[in-house]
Amino acid sequence: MINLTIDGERVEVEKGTSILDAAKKLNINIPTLCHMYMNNGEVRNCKGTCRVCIVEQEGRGKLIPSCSVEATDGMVIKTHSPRVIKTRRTIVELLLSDHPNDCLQCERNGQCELQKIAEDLGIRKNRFQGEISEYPIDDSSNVIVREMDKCILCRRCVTACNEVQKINVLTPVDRGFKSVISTFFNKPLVETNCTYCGQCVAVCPTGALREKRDYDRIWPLLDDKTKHVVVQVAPAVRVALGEEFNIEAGINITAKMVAALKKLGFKGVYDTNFAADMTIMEEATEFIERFTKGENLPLMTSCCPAWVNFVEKEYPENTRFISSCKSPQQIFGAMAKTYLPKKLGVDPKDVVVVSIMPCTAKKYEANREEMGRDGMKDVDIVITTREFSKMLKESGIDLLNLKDADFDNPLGESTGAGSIFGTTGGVMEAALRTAYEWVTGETLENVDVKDVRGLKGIKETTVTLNGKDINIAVASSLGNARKIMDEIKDGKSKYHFVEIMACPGGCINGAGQPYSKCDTEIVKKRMEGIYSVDSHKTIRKSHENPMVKQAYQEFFEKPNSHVAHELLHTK
Ligand code: HC0
Ligand code: SF4
Repeated sequence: MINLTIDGERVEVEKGTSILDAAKKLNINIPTLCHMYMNNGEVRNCKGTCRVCIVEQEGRGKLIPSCSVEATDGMVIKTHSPRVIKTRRTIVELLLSDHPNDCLQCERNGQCELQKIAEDLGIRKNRFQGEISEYPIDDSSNVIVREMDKCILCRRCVTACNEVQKINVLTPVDRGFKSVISTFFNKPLVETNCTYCGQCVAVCPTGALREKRDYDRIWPLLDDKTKHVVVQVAPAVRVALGEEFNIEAGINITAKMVAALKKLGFKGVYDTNFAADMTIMEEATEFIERFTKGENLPLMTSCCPAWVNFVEKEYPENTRFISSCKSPQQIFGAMAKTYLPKKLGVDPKDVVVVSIMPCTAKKYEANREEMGRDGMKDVDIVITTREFSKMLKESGIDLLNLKDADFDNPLGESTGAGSIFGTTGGVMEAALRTAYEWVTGETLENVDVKDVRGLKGIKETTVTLNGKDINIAVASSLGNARKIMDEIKDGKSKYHFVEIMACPGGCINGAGQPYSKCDTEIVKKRMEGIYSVDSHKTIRKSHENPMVKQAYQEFFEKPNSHVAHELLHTK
């Protein structure tokens, strides 16, 4: 163990600990713009590029970056000596000298880490004025916007893309003043292998990387008397939205959120969790069929659009393993443009479907050409949890003091199984609850499948159904997905059923959620929130959802029927 002194306090840390992490043990927060842990603490962005975390070591003449220098025995560190403060301020002033400083118009206004540090350091004027970098904005993807004028070269996005997701789209190019984070050959994002997972956006400290803003398009539609605007809310939104309103991560604010959506003027406020239950009806049926025939195994889940995009771009020969079920977002959209108008007696052409998702890639999924019919899209507008919170703030609605409200029906009732889709392992657990009962004909008394829970990157288990072993894997992050895909490619895979989510931890850590720098503690709290929604439900198996049963009776006949295939499946 190593003993050192920081700001007059002694602390003992393990060998290899950085000064910055040693200070954290004493609750001393050294500011930084580049340092960050991702992927459940397994990956560290420690490039020492921003230099904001400099500290002074007694007995040594120079200032040292606390993120990349290891603590050593007997070290005496000062984190806020006059010299440290003066130099740190100069470093931030230099960053601002090549920054647009259009904070009032910036999407990150009020949530920008550079703005926060400048404020904390009391910077009030632009001391260094000179040449400013100018790069064209890349909004080619309609999902993620890159505005490199605002980049501070922290390289967090590069770490997210290359070390966590292992997609290798982003890279630093050029030297000195011309240095910039670019794509290979400086191609627009739409021409790269980008999956739109958005993990680069989730960790960007400034407004350099952000989701495309779509919520402005909703206001006029809500005011249009000829439109029937409905909304669905994804499972993971409800346990994170509160963070935008100073509520602890993981607290489920569904009832307030629904009340707010009704106040905003949506004609129907529905639940993606209902559509998740529908997904299980289709996907469990598909699994049982494939497993019985021994065809196209492993069955791989299809609900995460960044994952689907990844397979299409990097393993096109293996797309046959992916379930043909649409994701819950798209199943909801298809039902809201067919089943719902029939029930309500409205013209499907007047129905506008809005989704609130924790995800950036859902914007891409809704725009895929096969996702709709008769010139109509299943889902018209997708906004992130963050965009939704901006709508609420714009409207002035006092979210937390609203009277609780319930989702509307017929697309609002959901089970515990539908709610756990929002976390890694949830789709698998939900599918197993149903598959077990359908295959064995027995009632599953304990519905918890603990082996597929938690933040581990790849989780494995074996479930025995009617004497047959089903080998299961659950992975989150595209880096882990690649390991599973490579095993399949090499003919070494033992799995029959695989769930993949592109974001580490699943949708709870989606790139559209309130900014958290992928902090593991926040992700864990959101996960606990999701499992608590499940355990508080009286019905916890998708096939027992009365509204799902009704939808099949009235419209879809049975899982994998002709009409179900037409509307709820894709290729
Ligand atoms: Fe998810 Fe989904 S669980 S992908 O993470 O399957 O975005 O929350 O809405 O569609 O249900 C995201 C979350 C969804 C979908 C569901 C799935
Ligand atoms: Fe890489 Fe994902 Fe960002 Fe695309 S969205 S650049 S794949 S991290």
